[in-house]
Amino acid sequence: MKHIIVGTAGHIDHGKTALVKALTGIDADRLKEEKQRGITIDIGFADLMIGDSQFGFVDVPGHERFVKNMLAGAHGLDLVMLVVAADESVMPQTREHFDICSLLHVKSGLIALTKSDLVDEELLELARAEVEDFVAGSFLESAPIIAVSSRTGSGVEELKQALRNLGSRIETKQTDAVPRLPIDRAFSIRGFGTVVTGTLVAGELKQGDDVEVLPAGVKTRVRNIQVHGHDGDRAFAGQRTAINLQGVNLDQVERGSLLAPAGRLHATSMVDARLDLLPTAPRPITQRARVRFHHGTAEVMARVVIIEGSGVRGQVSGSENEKLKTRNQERGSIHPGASEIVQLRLEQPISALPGDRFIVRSYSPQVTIGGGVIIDPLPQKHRIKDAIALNYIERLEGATLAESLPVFVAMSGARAMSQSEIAARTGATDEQIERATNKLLADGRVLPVTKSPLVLISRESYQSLAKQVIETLSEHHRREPLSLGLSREEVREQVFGQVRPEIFRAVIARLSEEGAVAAERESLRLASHRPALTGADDASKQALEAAFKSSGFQAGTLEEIASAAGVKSDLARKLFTLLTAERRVVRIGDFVFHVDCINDLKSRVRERKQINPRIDVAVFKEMTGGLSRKHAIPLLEFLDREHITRRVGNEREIL
Ligand SMILES: Nc1nc2c(ncn2[C@@H]2O[C@H](COP(=O)(O)OP(=O)(O)OP(=O)(O)O)[C@@H](O)[C@H]2O)c(=O)[nH]1
Ligand SMILES: [Mg+2]
Repeated sequence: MKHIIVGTAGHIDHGKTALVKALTGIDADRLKEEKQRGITIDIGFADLMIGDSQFGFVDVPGHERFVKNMLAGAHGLDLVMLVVAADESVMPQTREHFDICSLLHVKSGLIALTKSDLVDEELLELARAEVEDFVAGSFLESAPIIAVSSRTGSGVEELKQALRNLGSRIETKQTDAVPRLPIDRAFSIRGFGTVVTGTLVAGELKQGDDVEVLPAGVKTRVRNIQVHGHDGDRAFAGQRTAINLQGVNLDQVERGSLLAPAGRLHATSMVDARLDLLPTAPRPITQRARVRFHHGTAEVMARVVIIEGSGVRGQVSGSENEKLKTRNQERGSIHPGASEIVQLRLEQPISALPGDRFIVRSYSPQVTIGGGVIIDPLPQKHRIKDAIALNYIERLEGATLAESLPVFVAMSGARAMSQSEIAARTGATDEQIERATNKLLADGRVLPVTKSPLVLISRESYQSLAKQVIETLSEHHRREPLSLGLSREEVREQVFGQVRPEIFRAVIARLSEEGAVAAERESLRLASHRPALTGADDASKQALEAAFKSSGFQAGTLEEIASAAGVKSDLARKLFTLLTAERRVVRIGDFVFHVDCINDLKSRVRERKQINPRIDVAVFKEMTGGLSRKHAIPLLEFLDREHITRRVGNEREIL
């Protein structure tokens, strides 16, 4: 079954509500005040099966003062039914509603010439001609124009047929999309609690789903679903949906909120977008102009920051400079009929996705002046003259996920991008992300920082980080040729200060895999690095080693041995690091032993096992030529650690 949403549009009193009633039998005016005044104030709903397609009607008010309500119903339309009264023809809100539908990219629709019973044939044809003229060159150019009378019923069947034809050409909506329900009403039903309604614009919602009210971030669950007024267990894109939310207070939701899967989408206070100004807009939009921004069912105030890519860069001389300046001044505003890349700074947060359409109205007087499409719902703050940002945004415009993903990853730079960030910024499902990611990984444009959870970094950012690591290590080796390497922590701080730790680990792992960097437990060095010793240093190193060797078990501290060998303590420390790394000496507690001495000890202890598998401290002291307790105990503990002995009470078992 197809689900199709039809919106009415047109001037006040032209017969929209009467026509919906003639078609469906349902009076969409539900408010008392509407019935009293005979006008529609807020959006109303009706539905009708035509063939095997389910048509949901959104009836909007025509009154100039209620265009903001009309806008809450104008998103998510498959078809528009533009209502023009034959006796009045095209009027101001015919134009405004029509502009809104064009700006929202409603794909198709029809024109109903209503009140045909009130005019003669000649006037009807005149109205038809005027309407044809009016829609020429627009998305309704070849749309059916059908004369109807809600009073006599003439033309209503023909209209149904036309709707059926148009409906058959509408693509079935994909359900493998992240569901979004822009909320147009929220109310409370005794015994049930809070109910929200809206047109489900994407995906599928079912009973029990964990959902979130955005931008407030209220996490809740779908308790019950009604579709077109009937209980059901799920709702599909293109259906008028009412949802009973579990444990949510009425003051936590309102028109303008969005219902989406919990944790999937983010609230945002800035969006990058393309903004088109209507040719009929009364004046240009200037830099930082304050406008009314309508998106989904939300209306928020926004500042328009026009992003200029051709800023004056560097030294430009004389007339060249003047020319650039004038051009920039011109670029600093959007003229009627023109279109620019903008960043909209919102005064209250919303939740949006790339490809979402929106409408912009002037602050005062409240008239529709333009609209456009969201390109990046979660951008960084851009400066007015930002050629780099502009370049990114232009690459994102109209891009498929496979095209936009590498751009988003590149924009995130060294911060890299996680699966959940990708999901919130693109609105893609996990499967879609996986497919796009696999392709990108295969051609090497992005690299995985981690695969599960997925974190992606661009090749350029990886290379730049890798280069900085290499440079940092080279610099360290140059400054301290005797040092074996730089501590991991220092490298992390110097190069990866601002980014998440897994990126540091991934870059180092990759560099060591590639053989560029040798990663020790505590330190990092270039794989090619060999500590460089001058002749004199080498002699000192040998003297130091000899001193360690001759002290045998009567080991001293590094300072003592260094002074015995006549090596300055600064140099001794560096040489000691080298000797340790080369495993010529071993530090045990405060003392340093030569490796020969330790090896000798190990074999003597092992041999001893044949005589007696147990030794105590006294025997051990004897074996080592009368070692003092301060040497013996650390050595025994060392042997325990090396699994040569094991402590059993006051004795050691030789293993
Ligand atoms: N004679 C005649 N009167 C009609 C017809 N359709 C609507 N009307 C009358 O026109 C008036 C306005 O009709 P509505 O359907 O409320 O007009 P609307 O476009 O919904 O008005 P708003 O919602 O306020 O913008 C009512 O008094 C209707 O009875 C028609 O086909 N013929
Ligand atoms: Mg009405």
